[in-house]
Amino acid sequence: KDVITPLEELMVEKEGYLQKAKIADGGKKLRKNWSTSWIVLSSRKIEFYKESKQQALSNVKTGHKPESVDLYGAHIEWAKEKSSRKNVFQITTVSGNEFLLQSDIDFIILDWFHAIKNAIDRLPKD
Ligand code: I3S
Repeated sequence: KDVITPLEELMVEKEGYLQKAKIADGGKKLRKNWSTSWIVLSSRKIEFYKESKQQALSNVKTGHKPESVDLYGAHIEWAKEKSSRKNVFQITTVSGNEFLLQSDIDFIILDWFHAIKNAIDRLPKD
């Protein structure tokens, strides 16, 4: 396995808007509530911003933190049965957090699915 250097760790691999719903926190089911999220993928984590990219950048100064998802040991799978919406996949973290991500645009969701899957697969499986 390749070692991820501190510099690579900071590099953004992909960013953009998707529909997001968090459906479990620490294994506890949550009521599904879809909202638009600005999503930033780097080698070890995904960050979800509630706001626009501009807002997210200005929040860096105020110390307002996005929700961060640790990709170590995480699982990603298509989740057709979890929603009436098309193009939904689920990310499940080791800590028992579950997120649904969705876009109506096929190539956008496919690109995201593969980018996140590649990031997870590149991480060491302890
Ligand atoms: O899996 P569910 O419970 O049918 O998910 C729907 C609910 O989250 C619903 O919110 P309320 O419980 O406040 O009605 C949302 O408005 C729907 O979008 C959810 O279903 P979809 O199929 O869109 O994931």
